[in-house]
Amino acid sequence: MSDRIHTLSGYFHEYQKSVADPENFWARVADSFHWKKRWDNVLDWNFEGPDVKWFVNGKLNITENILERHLFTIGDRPAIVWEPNDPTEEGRTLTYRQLHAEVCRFSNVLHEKGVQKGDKVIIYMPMVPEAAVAMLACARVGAIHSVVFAGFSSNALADRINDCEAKVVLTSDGNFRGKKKIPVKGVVDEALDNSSSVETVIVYQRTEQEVTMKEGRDFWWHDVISGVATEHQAVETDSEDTLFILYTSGSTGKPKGVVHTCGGYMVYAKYTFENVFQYNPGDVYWCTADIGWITGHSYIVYGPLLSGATSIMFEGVPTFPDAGRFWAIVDKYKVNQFYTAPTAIRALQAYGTEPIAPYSLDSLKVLGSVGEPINEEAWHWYHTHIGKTKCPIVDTWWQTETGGIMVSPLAGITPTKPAYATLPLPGIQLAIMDTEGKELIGNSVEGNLCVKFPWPGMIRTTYGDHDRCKQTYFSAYKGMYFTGDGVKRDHDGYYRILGRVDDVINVSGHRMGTAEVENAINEHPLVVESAVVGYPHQVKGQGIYAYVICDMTNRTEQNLVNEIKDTVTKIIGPIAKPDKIQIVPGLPKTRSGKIMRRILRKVAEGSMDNLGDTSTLLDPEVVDRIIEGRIE
Ligand code: 6R9
Repeated sequence: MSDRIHTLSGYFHEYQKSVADPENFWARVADSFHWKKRWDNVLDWNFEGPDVKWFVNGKLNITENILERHLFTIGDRPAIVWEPNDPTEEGRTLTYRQLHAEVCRFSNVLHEKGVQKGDKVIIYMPMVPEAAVAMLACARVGAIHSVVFAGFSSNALADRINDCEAKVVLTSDGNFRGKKKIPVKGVVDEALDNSSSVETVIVYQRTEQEVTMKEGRDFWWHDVISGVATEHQAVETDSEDTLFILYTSGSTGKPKGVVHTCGGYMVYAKYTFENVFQYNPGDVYWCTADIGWITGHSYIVYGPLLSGATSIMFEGVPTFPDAGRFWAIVDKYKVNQFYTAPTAIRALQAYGTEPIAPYSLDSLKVLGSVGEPINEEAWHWYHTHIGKTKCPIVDTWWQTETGGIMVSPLAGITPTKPAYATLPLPGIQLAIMDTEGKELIGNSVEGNLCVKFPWPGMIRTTYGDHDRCKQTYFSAYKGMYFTGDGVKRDHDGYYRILGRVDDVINVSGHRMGTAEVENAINEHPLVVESAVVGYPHQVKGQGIYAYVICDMTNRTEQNLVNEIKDTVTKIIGPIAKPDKIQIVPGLPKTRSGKIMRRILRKVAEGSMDNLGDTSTLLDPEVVDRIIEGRIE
């Protein structure tokens, strides 16, 4: 852990070095990894392409840096500690030695099934250790994993399978979530009716519910691993070979496949993990995210395991069997670093402090927050009732595209301020831009958040459509990566993220494109047109408010609203289901036919006396009708 920062002056010193000479800075960090062949150049880049390469011509396998690297030093240390949904079921622990064996074994299985370097493997699994084993086995054989959150519908799954032309799907029979047993394999079967690239499906048995297995295509996990060798020689990958594709929402309808590569991602995930959380050998670390999101990739699997950490993996939900579950787990495993989302904090806050009372939470040293802005009230609750005022909170701002944490306090080192992500990590050169494309220099400024210089964990492309990557991230401001977030830099130079400035809404820390939700709503045969906006929601951060024009013949409003909700659940998944659906006679449009979302947003949030200029509207009448029918 030679790259560990220990003091605030150490942070400033490292930050200065990282800006003065980024190549040397990152070369030094990268030197602590095992490379099969060292790189020729540290960095080749331009943001016009964009074309970014880190550790050029370096050869490695990321899993050697997770498994072989730790085998003879900390082989018996728990790598993954799994806590099942049902607390009465026995948990499981995989030590680094056992993880090595399992990953090797499944790598051999993938080989046997014909998976080769560059092939795509979809992972659509519950939160079980095998999901992490699957990711690492893909990485070990040089295949590209694309994890799809198991809450997505068969349509959404099929879109992702087809976009990356996956050869293999790894899944389960079903999934436990709280009291529910959710069918999973059936969803995969439906998705595969609309996909042609998949040759093999491997099914992990979790719920023992009945499933259909297609001869020659579908295999049980326990069958395919039985008798398979637990030794495997990791395949050599290039620094810039794709490690994984992860789909995320943007402002257009179609989710995009964010591409991360082996070398840079590896270096960045480990560096940020150790410094932000101030992880020390032997600590027990728990991130409550799902591996279907980037947070699960970087901070349940890759970052912690590259650091030789013990990473807890929890299958269930925060409120089952009761609202004390998180705290029961913290005490049970003596968790030292706990990393969760503001939406979970707010949801638990609503139960009061009683569910916390039976637990000591003594082991906690660091608390983390990710996914959306944390409001001050939730920050204080977390700090007082969970951290007992002794644990620093790291409010970590980053994105699927950034691969790892970008702006965050270093735990116990950077003085914190509620609701502020504070300062950029070493290597991260931020810029705040105004709408005219001018950089806002100095403190006490507010604008759009950009990054001026590459960092190792950054997005390389959007899969299959490089131009989309360029348009989305590198075109708004010349020579800069545009994050899509608004930001304020206060008088101390501290950063506070203000939320998305594009058509992306953040529901419980999940990114949803408004266009994506509208497309799903429009699938309902009676829907003529729709417009979706976000509005402030007590627990979810933002809720989804949909304005829909419908053909109402033979339908009651309530029926239609329910049907539309079902349609969205079917097309995307329950996370995209609108909280409020208002049937409207028309939408506020400009003369050129553009929907004025600003007005819809204002109505949704209830600030009707502050609608701004409506003079360019084609039919200002419509606004009155919308206000009359507004859903509280
Ligand atoms: C890691 C992750 C990214 C978007 C991002 C921003 C919001 C994430 C935040 C935050 C304020 C934080 N976001 N962390 N906003 N403070 N600490 O969440 O990735 O799912 O791609 O979402 O989430 O708006 O642009 P992803």
